[in-house]
Amino acid sequence: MYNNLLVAQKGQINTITINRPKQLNALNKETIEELHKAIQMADQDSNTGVIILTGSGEKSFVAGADIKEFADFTIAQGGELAQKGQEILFSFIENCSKPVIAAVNGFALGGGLELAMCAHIRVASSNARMGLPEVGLGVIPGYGGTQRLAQLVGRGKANELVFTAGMIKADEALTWGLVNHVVELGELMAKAEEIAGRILNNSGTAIASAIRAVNANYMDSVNGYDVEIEEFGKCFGTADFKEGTTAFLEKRKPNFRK
Ligand code: CO8
Repeated sequence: MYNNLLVAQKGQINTITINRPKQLNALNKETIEELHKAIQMADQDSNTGVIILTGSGEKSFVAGADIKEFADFTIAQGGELAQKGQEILFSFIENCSKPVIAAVNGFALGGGLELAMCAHIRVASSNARMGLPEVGLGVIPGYGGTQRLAQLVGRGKANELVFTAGMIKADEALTWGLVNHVVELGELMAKAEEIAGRILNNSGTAIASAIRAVNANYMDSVNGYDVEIEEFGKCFGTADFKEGTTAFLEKRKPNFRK
């Protein structure tokens, strides 16, 4: 079905593995389009509650956008590449109604770190290396990296990482707050699945509302508090709210996902 992805379903966890190990899983146009399709399908699938994104092999999550593909682009083509990529993949993931966990299993550079940063949660293996090397290539991060890195780690640290085109190790990324957890490579998927499992105990409709409310804080001309009020109110009309509150009153565990 896909040339560059492996997709596996385990219970309600949909794992998408970017599978171009010879190119260190660099994101070419086709991979970006396939990722869009795979995430859209998982988002629409009522059997999926959490999506995990990872890279194949033991070396790289994603080593960036495929440099060979855009090396001779014009100004217009460069702008279009960034615009389309942000729309169909990076912002698309951020606004996905199901939580997306990035399991960062090695290099996450340029577009690769940008991909990890648009996920809702990041877990890294201890061998992971993260950075935005774009200015060393004469470009800047174009898949939301200048915005999301500053949101996640603060402007000063983001500036340093972008301007130096440097790379940080997993433990430093943990200290910065760029990733939530660091584990050994062999434990990475288990850690991501453990977090997914804890998410899956909860209401999917409420989590979708929470994603919209949290994201609203980062949107221009949108008042996040107003979005929170609206989303909060909408929860009262859901079956999950009835089940959650009834289960509490009946002193039993809620059963949200039937
Ligand atoms: N694009 C294309 N091919 C790549 C990429 C990449 N980003 N990264 C690695 N590869 C390929 C290499 O060319 C090599 O292929 P081949 O064997 O055919 O020569 C293969 O993967 C293995 O790579 P290396 O031999 O270089 O492996 P090393 O272990 O020596 O080094 C590194 C690993 C350090 C990760 C090194 O490969 C590297 O520096 N890669 C490039 C990292 C980089 O600069 N990434 C940022 C790219 S720019 C970007 O992401 C822009 C995003 C915003 C775009 C917005 C729209 C324009």
